[in-house]
Amino acid sequence: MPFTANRQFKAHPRLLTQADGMYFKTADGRRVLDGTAGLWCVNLGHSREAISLAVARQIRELDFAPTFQMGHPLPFELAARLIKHAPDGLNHVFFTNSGSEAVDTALKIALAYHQLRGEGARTRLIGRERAYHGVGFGGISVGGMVNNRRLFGPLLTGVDHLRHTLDLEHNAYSRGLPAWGAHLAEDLERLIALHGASTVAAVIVEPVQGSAGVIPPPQGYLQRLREICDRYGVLLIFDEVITGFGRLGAPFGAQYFGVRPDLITSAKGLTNGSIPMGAVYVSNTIHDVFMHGPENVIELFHGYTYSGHPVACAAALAALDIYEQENLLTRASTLAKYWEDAAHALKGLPHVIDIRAIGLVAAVEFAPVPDNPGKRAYEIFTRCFERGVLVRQAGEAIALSPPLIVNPQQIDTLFGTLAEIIHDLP
Ligand code: PXG
Ligand code: PLP
Repeated sequence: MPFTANRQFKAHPRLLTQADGMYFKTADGRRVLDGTAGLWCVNLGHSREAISLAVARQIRELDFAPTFQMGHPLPFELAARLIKHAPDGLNHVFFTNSGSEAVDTALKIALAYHQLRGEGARTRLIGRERAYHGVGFGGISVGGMVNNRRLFGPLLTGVDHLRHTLDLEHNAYSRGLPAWGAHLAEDLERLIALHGASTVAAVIVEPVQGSAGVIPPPQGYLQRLREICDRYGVLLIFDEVITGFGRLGAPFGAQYFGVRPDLITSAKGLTNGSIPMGAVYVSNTIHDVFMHGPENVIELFHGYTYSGHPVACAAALAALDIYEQENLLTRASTLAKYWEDAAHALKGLPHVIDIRAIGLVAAVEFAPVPDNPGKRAYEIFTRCFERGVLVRQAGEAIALSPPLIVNPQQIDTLFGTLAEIIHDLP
């Protein structure tokens, strides 16, 4: 099983058999409130009929069309619709089947871009400590979660990492973006000085680190990264696999923070989790660099059998209809204050050492149990599930990221149940 304690799970399985709206149903017939949008992906709520109808229609009409030197209309239609919600200037899209593939694709485009411009020495990639960029070799190389890297060899060479920005001494219980820490962006300048600007291709960051336990950037931090990238000709990649599709209250984190990256990776909410799909958004400048040379030659030697799969496109188009009709790309902004207050109401409960909330995502962090990493958070996760609320363990924290259709009463249930369970912990 993926990222699962297999033997423990088989002894005590947690199986979900149905889902509708904000709720799952378990194999033993219990209703469970979805506090995690599945795995941060079911932003529109579960089992949206328009998506299942579109998928059924599409698989009957065109199940598959070859993707290399052939095509079908749907990826073009989808790309044209998607870029309307993307930051200005990011007008080209490359489809993948997951966030991990989107990350590998973005890193490869960044490297090729510099080669094609005659700056082939720019091969270094810079990630960040605590980052999650999926599980491909590219993603774990720039990623910064130790367990996801340490058993898998030397990984990509020429990769370096910025320091992460979580510092409880300065920033615990911040509301809004942490006031302290913008200077940590200067780490980028230090790494560029160390390696030489002419060797650095790209920096990749999650605008808000997700998997590592919801770490919003300090005020001004992302702006500083952008300025430094501009100064040294380094590409800036935002990995928006979680922050994309309305999670923060804007279509992308890029718009929420007012910082325009050169590439954006996305997945998850793109199809509402219904069919696997990812997408890389690319700036016009980058795209145009590839469109030179003889027209019969492939411009980008990269792609997946299932890039722009017809059924995935149909699911994404139907999902996009719902995002637009129900204003779900921005709804989180109307609930963010209520959400933040509900999260911060847990301050003072036993073992709680920090609370972080932004848009419709939050984390409650617990003091670690010596020699037993993640023990408390895992215990809380299982107890919540038994009590009919799905939350997610992220290291020493519990993360919440409900479907964007969540209502205030359900927000109260999520944090209320969590508070009771924390209170009763041994
Ligand atoms: N980038 C980011 C920022 C992600 O959050 C990926 C890439 C990889 O996407 P795929 O589709 O290959 O899984 C992710 C995925 C969790 C959790 O609860 C987070 C993810 C996936 C599963 C669980 O921490 N993020
Ligand atoms: N391995 C082999 C032997 C293949 O032929 C292919 C694709 O043709 C792949 C891997 C890659 O598979 P995908 O395009 O689904 O990523």
